[in-house]
Amino acid sequence: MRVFDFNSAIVCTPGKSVVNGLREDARAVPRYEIVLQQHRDYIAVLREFGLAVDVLPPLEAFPDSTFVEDPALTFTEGAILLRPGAKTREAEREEMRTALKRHFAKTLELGEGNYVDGGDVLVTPKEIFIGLSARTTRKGAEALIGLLRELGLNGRIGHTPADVLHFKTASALLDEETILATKAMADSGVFVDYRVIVTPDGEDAAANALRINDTVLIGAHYKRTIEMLSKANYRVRAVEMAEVAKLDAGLSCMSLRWFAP
Ligand code: CIR
Repeated sequence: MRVFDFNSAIVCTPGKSVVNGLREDARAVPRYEIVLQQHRDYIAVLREFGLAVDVLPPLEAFPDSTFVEDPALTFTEGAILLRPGAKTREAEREEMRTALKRHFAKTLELGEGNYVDGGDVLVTPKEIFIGLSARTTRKGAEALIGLLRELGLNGRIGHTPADVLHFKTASALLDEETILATKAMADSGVFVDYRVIVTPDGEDAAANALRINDTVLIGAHYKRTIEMLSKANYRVRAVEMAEVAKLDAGLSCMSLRWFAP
């Protein structure tokens, strides 16, 4: 079993409030209907790849709740309820707890005052990186390493580059030994034990790619990245997500994925 072999996922339908989601560039106002359509298309791709998708209803009180990757981690061994570092997002975990209980016999929880966003967690076959960021604190990362150990998994602290939202905004696993990373992330040296492919100039945001089973999902507007990875013999699937990207989100953010034996 490879760490990117999945047969199950949780997603959450965006509510109308998604247009008020957190974002760096306040001028880039996302249009609800298009976000919704891109979310539907994303679910269709997961299903096409054989995943059973649990689609949670919209949570209007939480504009960013469609980015289900941030309040939890899911593994074959069990789930971990995290604690998102943005004030408006912390309580999303209460909604997620119910969903996790449906799927996992074992759900561990990050305690009060420990902040980690799932977007800062990158799983590789060797280790699980936890990137310190504006959302993920050292105390949170250390507590998470303890919970991962309880599941028999090995966590390691890394650093998210300055001015980057999440560790996985700037990196993704392409295969068992290769990472797709922005130049800043590659230059930080965090991936010295891996083969690193750097995103082309002007396409840093394409680094939030998503490997699912035999295919790498890439945002459809990142043409140069798609061409580069296709030439490197990856099976690539272009997914429309430009509207979702206005909310500083990428392809990993919209699902929790795991392999259920
Ligand atoms: C936020 O700022 O929290 C959302 N607008 C975007 C979250 C993206 N999530 C992710 O990268 N895992």
